[in-house]
Amino acid sequence: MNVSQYDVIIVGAGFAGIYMLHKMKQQGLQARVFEAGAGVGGTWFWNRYPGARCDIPSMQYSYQFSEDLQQSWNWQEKYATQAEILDYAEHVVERFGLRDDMQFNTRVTAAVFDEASKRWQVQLSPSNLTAGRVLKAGADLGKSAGADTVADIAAGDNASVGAAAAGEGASEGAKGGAGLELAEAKYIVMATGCLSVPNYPQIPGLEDFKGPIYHTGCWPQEGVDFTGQGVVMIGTGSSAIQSSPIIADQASALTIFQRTPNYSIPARNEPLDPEYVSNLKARYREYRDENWQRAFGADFNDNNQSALEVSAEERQAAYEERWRVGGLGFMAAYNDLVVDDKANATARAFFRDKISEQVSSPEVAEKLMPDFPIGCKRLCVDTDYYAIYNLPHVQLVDIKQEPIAAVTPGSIKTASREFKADAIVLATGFDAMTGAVTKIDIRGRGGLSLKDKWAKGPRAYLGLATQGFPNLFLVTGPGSPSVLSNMLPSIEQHVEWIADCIQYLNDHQHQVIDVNKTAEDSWVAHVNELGDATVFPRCNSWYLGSNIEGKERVFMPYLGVPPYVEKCRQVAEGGYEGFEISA
Ligand code: FAD
Ligand code: N01
Repeated sequence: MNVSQYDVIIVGAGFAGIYMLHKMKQQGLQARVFEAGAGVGGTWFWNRYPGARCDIPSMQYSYQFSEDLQQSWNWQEKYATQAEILDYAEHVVERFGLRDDMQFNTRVTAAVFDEASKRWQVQLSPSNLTAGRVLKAGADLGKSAGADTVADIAAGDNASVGAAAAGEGASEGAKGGAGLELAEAKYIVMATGCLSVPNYPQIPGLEDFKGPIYHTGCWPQEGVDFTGQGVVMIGTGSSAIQSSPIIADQASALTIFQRTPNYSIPARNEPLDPEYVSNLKARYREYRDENWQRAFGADFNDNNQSALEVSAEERQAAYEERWRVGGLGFMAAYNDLVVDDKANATARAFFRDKISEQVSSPEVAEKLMPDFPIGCKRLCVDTDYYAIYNLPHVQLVDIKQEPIAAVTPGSIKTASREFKADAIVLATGFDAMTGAVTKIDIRGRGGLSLKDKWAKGPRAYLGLATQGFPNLFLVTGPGSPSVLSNMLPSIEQHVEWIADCIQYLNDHQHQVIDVNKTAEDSWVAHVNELGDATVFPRCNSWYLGSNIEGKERVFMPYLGVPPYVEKCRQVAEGGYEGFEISA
């Protein structure tokens, strides 16, 4: 079988894969992107559900590596729609001539480090997903031959992929087979995304449902019209909170099954004021530089005061002002909201009042009030979410009080009630931060499996690399600020660090870079120590992996952009401290 040879293989064509390819081409390297989907954009290719938008202002949630690009692109709204962000990703790919080095509908199923040649051997499989798609009952949901789990189907794996990844190829390394391709490279970069593997709940009878089942993270490209339909939605995270008001507008009945309520703040989205845009563009580079000094790498008008050092009146006024402005900036009202429970409690009380104000039924409002610290799960950002519960055709079912008993061909049943459904929307989130990487059968030194290594929680140095897997890089991996930051700049910072590292290795004719175990252990301990001192471990969330059954409960992101960026800089300037480099 013909084995294609590259300097660098990049897995994923989201914002990380796109920029990684650009950097590699700039260095004159032969690089190839393999992407399971039919197009670029990653998150913004898959999450086409109604209402999908970013929650970091677009003027900041965009690339900054090219001054021409950031000056010439004009965002329409404060928070761009999914469609506009996808257009932007397409534009970047065209503008920098990247498409010819990308291969779509191709899933990386296995990657093995060959210690003799010091190269990664990569197994590729055709992915039958051409766009987000509707899961049909039966055939798709768990009954398809060769598919291990619903999640495999949902991720677009066809029977041959399931077999290849789970079967003999796993222990014997990447090898060919029907429909499979092989490729080799010196380096492999996992640009596979933190939120790219949909979580499909195991609910008895789901596979027997006769109507369409949609997952927000794998939405049909052509869109869905729910007009006149009875819709059941499962989940009340950001995706549900963004999509449910629009679905409520169309559907004849919308029933939302909530396991845990979330905190949500109005987005206050608006068209961008041209004067604001031109003022910001006049000092765009300086503005971006300033953001590197901010805790989350984004301008949330951070206030460096404790919530406890001001009077109750002053605090209330500050919260009201943040509520009026809307968006994630609420969490930057004080510097201790995620680290001090007493400070956090003041914000919690404020949100309880706000939920009560918006929902007319006190009983429903009570069900919508979280009992955990605000920020512990990612704060949601909405447009008219709570108001839907005042509509006669929308109802909330608290499944902690009234668990789902079963799905029937035309309904969802609890012990005491039956809810008719023409369609089901799963807004049930993702196997976050590690899911996409551990779905690939990655084998490092001595056949070590990455999935096994991470079984008790991911271990990575700076979220960039993991010991025992030489010449493999992670973009925004566990142990980096990633999802606790403005992700586009964080992606750029990682890609640039990786590109510089590759340049350094090539310039010095080094063949292999691996992480030093002591450095990795102490970084993981540091990440945990920081996480333990916050409110994050105080609830179940995808930050901890606790949304996925059987996944180890470990806080995965690193808190604090400025110290992290400084550490990465020091590591590189010190000749890649904490890494072992060999000929
Ligand atoms: P992705 O965009 O997830 O791309 C990864 C790609 O890798 C995917 O296309 C996937 O198909 C592909 N892939 C994975 N495994 C394989 C494989 N084995 N073989 C081949 N291909 C593979 N972040 C923010 O900072 N601000 C926001 O406002 C924001 N909004 C979000 C809204 C939604 C609905 C979601 C889900 C996430 C949001 N995020 C936001 C996080 C978002 O994921 C990142 O901002 C960013 O888009 C991630 O880019 P990426 O390239 O790292 O990963
Ligand atoms: O996923 P989630 P998401 N039975 O995991 C519930 C980004 N994003 O797609 O909390 C019943 O937050 C689950 O309940 P519980 C953003 O970073 C951004 O909404 O686990 N319910 C929860 O209510 C975000 O944080 C935007 O108890 C089940 C919901 O499903 C991240 O992506 C928009 C269940 C999942 O919520 C993920 O958001 C969208 C089960 N078996 C996404 N399993 C913006 O606004 C899960 N749930 C920019």
